[in-house]
Amino acid sequence: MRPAVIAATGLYTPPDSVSNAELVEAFNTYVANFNAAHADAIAAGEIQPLAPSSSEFIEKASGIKSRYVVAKPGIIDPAIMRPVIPERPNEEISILAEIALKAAEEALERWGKPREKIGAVLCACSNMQRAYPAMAIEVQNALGLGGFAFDMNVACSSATFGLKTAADFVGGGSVDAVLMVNPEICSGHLNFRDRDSHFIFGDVATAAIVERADDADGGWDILGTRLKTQFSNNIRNNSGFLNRAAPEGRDNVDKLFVQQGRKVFKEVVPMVSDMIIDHARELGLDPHALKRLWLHQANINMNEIIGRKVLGRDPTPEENVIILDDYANTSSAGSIIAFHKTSDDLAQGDLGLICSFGAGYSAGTVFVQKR
Ligand code: CO8
Repeated sequence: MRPAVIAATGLYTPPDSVSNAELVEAFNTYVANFNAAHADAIAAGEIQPLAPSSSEFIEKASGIKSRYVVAKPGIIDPAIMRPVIPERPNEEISILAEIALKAAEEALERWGKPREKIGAVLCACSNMQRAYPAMAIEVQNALGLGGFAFDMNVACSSATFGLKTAADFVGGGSVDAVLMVNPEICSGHLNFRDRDSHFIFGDVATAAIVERADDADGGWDILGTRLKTQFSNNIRNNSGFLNRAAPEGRDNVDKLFVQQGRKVFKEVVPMVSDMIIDHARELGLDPHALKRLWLHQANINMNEIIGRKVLGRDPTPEENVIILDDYANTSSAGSIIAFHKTSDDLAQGDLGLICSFGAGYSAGTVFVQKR
């Protein structure tokens, strides 16, 4: 296999941010209205009153303080509580491809080479615009690229699965350079009326260019990649093309994101910690010597436990990068945002880890070394 390099990354952050306080205010207004409208049924014990949310709980349980979104007004309107995103004509680029393109443009600019060198575009993310045509092909078309492009979905682990796919294409000689994009409009699949999860996600897009090491001027050598999946029902989204065929109709809440957050926490933390340590040892690397962890950004407490297990001590904030306070969980993009924002300052030879985990369950580890 030819060695491959992460040569450049890009990030698109939507301009609007929603604080916990704004989200909780909308949620609690919805709750008060619901309870008032159902006061008789609640008094008769026929239905349970809804409980309010709280900013303190959200920050303590998850570490999240705010999130960026592509369509703020509807999300914080208690009468709507979802992003309002008008459909576009088929001739126009889709919103997900559009934000992917913005991240891709930054990655291409930082790369500094002719874009025609890109032989493949992968769109690796959780939140798909549609079944087909692929968002990746829209991005390929908008950039005027040849070669081939396709979408792939491994939920929150899509980006590490995408990096491995890109490294394998480059390594096997299929192409010399791959553009991976990770557009995530998670707010579209989030039930903003669900107290347990209304605060979890945000919107963003990231991009990364993987090229053959012989062509690369700088960047990060990919030392090894490992993927893992293990079936779990604890994170689900049952939205799909057969919803319209079901006699129950298509507006059930399980067609949005649902999870058993406690179970996910308990099961995924040991799975991922062991995977990182085993993979490092197999590569002949000392996990304690890692200079930086760019972990999936779902929950600060998960990342602190994983960081402690991997490094064998309490990591410093510089070593275990947290961006979820600002961005919330952005699914596949989280570890790439962290990498994009905090990789330039490391020195030649420094070791780091990009790691994802999420629905499926799925997990991916990508060990990198600064060139
Ligand atoms: N405000 C106030 N109190 C609350 C709230 C709230 N909003 N929500 C729950 N509570 C209360 C509960 O009622 C409970 O009260 P009691 O103890 O009296 O029963 C108490 O707080 C504790 O509740 P939990 O046990 O649920 O709280 P946790 O401490 O477990 O924290 C978390 C909840 C933050 C969800 C946490 O469990 C967690 O982060 N788990 C891991 C989640 C995770 O990593 N999931 C991965 C999902 S990402 C993925 O792969 C899917 C990708 C697809 C993206 C699609 C886009 C939408």
